[in-house]
Amino acid sequence: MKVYFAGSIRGGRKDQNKYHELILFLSSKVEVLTEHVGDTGIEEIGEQDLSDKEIYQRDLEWLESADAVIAEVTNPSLGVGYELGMAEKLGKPILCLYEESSKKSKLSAMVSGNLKFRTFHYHDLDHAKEEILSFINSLS
Ligand code: 6IA
Repeated sequence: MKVYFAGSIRGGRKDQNKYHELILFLSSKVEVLTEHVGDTGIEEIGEQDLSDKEIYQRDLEWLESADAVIAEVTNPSLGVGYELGMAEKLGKPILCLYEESSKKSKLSAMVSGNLKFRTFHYHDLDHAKEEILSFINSLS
């Protein structure tokens, strides 16, 4: 099974360690197409050999080929929102993970109000991993 993991890049990297840990966990179960989303040095090393147009085209091809999409949506990101809309139109099963905490920004109604998304509010990463397992198992 191929999973497209989406997480904020230019929207802000404060949750990059969380993405990294969730992607490591996910990679032990399935193929993750977008491991770079969890790279802690992406701003520095980035994908400087690729133009934005190339990144967009490559990511859309990966999205089309994915069996499912998992998005960490706590940190708002235009790119993640775009990917979620595309994934919905492509008919992909979608899990959105949101860290419940009063210090975080509120989740967009365009995510929480969309009944086609499986949206899960988690307390800690172990809680999020349990939900990832349950989501993956529901697809196989
Ligand atoms: O708007 P954002 O940058 O926060 O959007 C993040 C989402 O778009 C992620 O889920 C990625 O799948 C995708 N994305 C955005 N930028 C990139 C990227 N390089 N490489 C791969 N996927 C991307 C950005 C270059 C970097 C040096 C900042």
